[in-house]
Amino acid sequence: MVEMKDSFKAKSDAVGAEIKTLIKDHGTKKIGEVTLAQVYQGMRGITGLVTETSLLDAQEGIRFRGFTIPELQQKLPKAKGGTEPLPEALFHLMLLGELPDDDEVHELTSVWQRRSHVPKHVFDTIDATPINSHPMTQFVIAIMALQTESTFAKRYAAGMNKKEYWDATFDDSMDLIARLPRVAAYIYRRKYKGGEHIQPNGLLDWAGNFAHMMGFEDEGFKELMRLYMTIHADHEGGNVSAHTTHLVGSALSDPYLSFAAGMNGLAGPLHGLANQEVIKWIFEMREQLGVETPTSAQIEEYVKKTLSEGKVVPGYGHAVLRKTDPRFTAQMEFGKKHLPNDPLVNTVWNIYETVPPILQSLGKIKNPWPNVDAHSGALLVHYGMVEYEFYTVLFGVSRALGVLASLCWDRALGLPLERPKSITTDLVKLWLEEKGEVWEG
Ligand code: HAX
Repeated sequence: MVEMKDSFKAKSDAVGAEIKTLIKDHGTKKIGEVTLAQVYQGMRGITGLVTETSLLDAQEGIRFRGFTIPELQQKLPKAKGGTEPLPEALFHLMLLGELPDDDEVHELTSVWQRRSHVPKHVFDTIDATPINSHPMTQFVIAIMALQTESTFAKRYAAGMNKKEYWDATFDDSMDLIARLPRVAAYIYRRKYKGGEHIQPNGLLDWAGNFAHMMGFEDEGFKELMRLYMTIHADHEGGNVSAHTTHLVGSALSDPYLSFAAGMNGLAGPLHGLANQEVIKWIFEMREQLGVETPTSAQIEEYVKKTLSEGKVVPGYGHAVLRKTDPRFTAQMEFGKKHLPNDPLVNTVWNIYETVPPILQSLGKIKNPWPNVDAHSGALLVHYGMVEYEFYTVLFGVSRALGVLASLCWDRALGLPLERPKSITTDLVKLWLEEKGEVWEG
């Protein structure tokens, strides 16, 4: 791993020097204006962060270091005999900004294999949680239990020089990514498979081994995991899980603490938990209607009922995107290729035809199109993973790739403690009465 670490150091030193010059020469230039509505409404559209690993365009969707998902599917190395990209390759791309070759990806696979040991106390901690606690709760508790292994925390306590923060962050990030599939698979087997755990297979890639440890040997499921782990990895910096990891990391909380915080955000139903909510919603619809494949008219009726009960239609809408999420499209393509006749997958496609016009007709929803979470569950159910409460853990394992690559960049660039200014409504009213149009602080 020395080579990847050295390459990262060289890249980040060069970018860091560029940023210093940018700030020196252009630091006073304005990058936008902030309206009072934005302050009250979730800071939508305020540019206030730098995240190097990916960039989201409202119309085009996500690009990882400039590459769209179809481009990644074409250009990133694959497993032997496979057609989906290896998530190891995406991590390399996000961290170093360059497409890796096959050898680099295989090297990263074996590095993560070597670093994947999970200490016994972590399994004991998982076992100490009530079996009915949500898998995301168990996941976060397990990450916190793993924090005993943090190199960053140990080196900081021993008086680490700030120039070395990036180095300790890099090591923790690699270890954490390597260990997460084992931890997640343990939670899955404990909660749903009577605690019959499966040992890792040292010959498999990161996502293939994850599938294996959860008990799925079907090559189709392994391919799905490679695609899934790739497309869920990153969505620029402002989404709740990425932003939280970055924010908590800015206090020099180590990568375990920072990532666990991000995972608590992913566990919210408006963010990552939406993937379980989608399947739950479809299962409930089928149960209430007493049919396996509801018609468009039945779906329409059910959507209206959901809305009339003051609930959201899960899997639809987005804070930034304004068209169908390309991550949804990638999964739809996977479905068309591998399981075109699956009834649940066909229901997801039928919902895709039916829901957007209904949401659009409400007049208030900025994006009536499906997001990543609208599709993922149906593919998992096809391969036998029906335990939908586990789905957000899959998302979390993948999200580690993006947010931890970004955390390495944060520390390498020496980004400071994040601390935006807040105001009170009383102060807003005073400002409006006394000053009028432009806030002067
Ligand atoms: N169903 C019903 N109402 C919706 C809706 C949906 N799918 N999406 C948005 N709305 C509503 C909002 O609740 C809001 O209503 P109020 O004005 O009454 O509060 C109004 O439409 C305007 O919202 P918006 O500006 O279009 O959307 P936001 O940027 O505020 O929120 C959300 C974006 C993703 C949170 C939202 O679309 C939503 O709740 N979707 C359903 C949950 C979901 O799928 N979340 C996953 C998003 C992707 C992701 O992060 N995955 O991990």
